[in-house]
Amino acid sequence: MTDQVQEIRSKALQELEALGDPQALEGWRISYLGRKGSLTRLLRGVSSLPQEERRLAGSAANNAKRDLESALARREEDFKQQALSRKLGESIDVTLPGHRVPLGRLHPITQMLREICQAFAQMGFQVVEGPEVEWDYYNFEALNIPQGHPARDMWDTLWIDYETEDGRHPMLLRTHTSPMQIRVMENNRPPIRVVVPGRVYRYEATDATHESMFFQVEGLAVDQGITFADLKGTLYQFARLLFGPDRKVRFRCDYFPFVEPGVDMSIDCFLCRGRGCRICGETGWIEIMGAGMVHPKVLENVDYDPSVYTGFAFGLGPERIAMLKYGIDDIRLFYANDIRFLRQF
Ligand code: FA5
Repeated sequence: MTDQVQEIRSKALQELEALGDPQALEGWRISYLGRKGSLTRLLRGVSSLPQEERRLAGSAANNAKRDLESALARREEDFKQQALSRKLGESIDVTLPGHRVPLGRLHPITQMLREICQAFAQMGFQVVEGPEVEWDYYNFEALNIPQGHPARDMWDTLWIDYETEDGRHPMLLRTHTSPMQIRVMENNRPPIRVVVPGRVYRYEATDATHESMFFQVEGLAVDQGITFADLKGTLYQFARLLFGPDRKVRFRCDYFPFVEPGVDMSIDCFLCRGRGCRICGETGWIEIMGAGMVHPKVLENVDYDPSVYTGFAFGLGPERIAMLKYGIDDIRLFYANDIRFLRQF
């Protein structure tokens, strides 16, 4: 009987290997391992064998059964793998374009800030940053704008809810980057040439050219013998670098308590090219910065001798510059988080 078992076993394994498709596996299982299968029938016959033959034949038949079962499982797995790789092979169309990797990019104002800082870096300015929550002293006092001075009304201020014992509110969200003029001069001696990019905040109604949170880039140069000609030369060069030689630049007298004389600088409106429209408030110009020669009082506040040192300072608005450069007709688009707008940059 043992011989018979071996015979069935090797025939079954041979047949199994030769099967060409998974449907045939069930037929094979039935004919060898099913209720009436040849190996099952042999196993049933074991009990009628004489005692000494029974043990040998029983163990041979059981081993053969186990071998066939595991060979069947292996073959099933083979067919599954084949089917899977066939499916994968069919679904990969190498001519299809790949999946686009969604790449982020820098916000247009971040790009603008970098371009502005780069332009000044070419002229020897260093880039520094400072706090957005600031003391009244740096934002106003040291900049020659004392308590109660009407010039404070030029900056609608957001005050921090922090009160001193004498009932004053000395902390605020900086309304401009100019407090960094003081901080830089307090910590350094001339020659100084810095630009300071950063956020500023104003308690202001918004419109096409005004935001309540926006950026500024402050500039400061202090040394012996710096004149208004240096200021103009530097700012003209900046305008040429950013806008090319064809755009018009306008300087006008303006008042800022921390400079004397003070100016503002405008570029001709990108939309109407100077004729006047809703973007430029019918003036033909869009103001991009305030500037001037550092006021002697400001120099004294940081212990610089104004009879030895002079300097110029400026504060420009990168959103306005980006609007002019790219023809954007509403500043609020920058912070509306509309991806359709942002992905154009
Ligand atoms: C100032 O803030 C002065 N600190 C600038 C300065 C610095 C003058 C150094 C002299 C010396 P002003 O408020 O004009 O000035 O703002 C400067 C620039 O910031 C403006 O020219 C404009 O480009 C931008 N800006 C002002 N207000 C807004 C606003 N609400 N939204 C967007 N940009 C603004």
